[in-house]
Amino acid sequence: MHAVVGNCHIELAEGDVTKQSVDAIVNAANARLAGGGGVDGAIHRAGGPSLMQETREKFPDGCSTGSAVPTSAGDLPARFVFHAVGPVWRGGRTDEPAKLASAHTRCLELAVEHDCDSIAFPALSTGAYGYPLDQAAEVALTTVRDFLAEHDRPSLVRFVLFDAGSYGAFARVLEEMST
Ligand code: AR6
Repeated sequence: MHAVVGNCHIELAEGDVTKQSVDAIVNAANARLAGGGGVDGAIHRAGGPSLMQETREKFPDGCSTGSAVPTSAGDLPARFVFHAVGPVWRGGRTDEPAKLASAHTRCLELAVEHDCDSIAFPALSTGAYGYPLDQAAEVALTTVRDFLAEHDRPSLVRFVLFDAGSYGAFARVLEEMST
C-alpha cells in the first residue's frame, strides 16, 4: 500500500527492515545506544560489529529520547543507519506522542542532511517500549506526511512492518489519511 505526498511516496511493506535496499535504515534504539533485542538486535547482527564500534566512538553519551543519530551501515544494504530513540509508553502521561513524532522528524532531517532519497522505518516504540500500535501508526504517518508536505525529500519513506497486525494498523491509518 502506498500514498503520494507532493513528489514523495509513503509506502507500507510487511517484512524485515534489515533487508531493505534503501539509503537509510532506521534502528529502534535505546538512549544508551547499548544494543538490545527486536529491531536493534537484528540490525547489529546483520550490520556487523563496525556499527557498535562507530556508535560508541561517535556517541559515547548516547542519544536522547525523541532524537536520532547517524552511523554508516556496515554490512546492511544501505548507506546509513539512523539510530532513533522512541519513548517508552507510560500511558500517555509523559509526552510520548511528541517524542515519537520528533524521533521520526529527526530521522527525516538526517536523511535530507545526508542526501538520502529513500529511508525505511520500523514501527518505533511498538515492541519492547509498549506503545499502542494504532496510536503509534497515527503519530508516525502524520509526522512523515507533514514533513514531506514541506520538503521534497526523501522521495521514498517506507514503513516496514514485521507482522500482519502492525501492517494492518498502519494500513488503516494511511487509508484514512488518503481519503
Ligand atoms: N524488522 C521490522 N520490524 C521488526 C523487526 C525487524 N527485523 N524486529 C522486530 N520488529 P522493538 P521498541 C518490530 O522492540 O519498541 C530494543 O531492545 C516489532 O514487532 O524492536 O522501539 C532496543 O535496544 C515492533 O513492532 O523496538 C530498545 O531497548 C517494532 O519492530 C528497545 O528494544 C519495534 O519493536 C526499543 O523498543
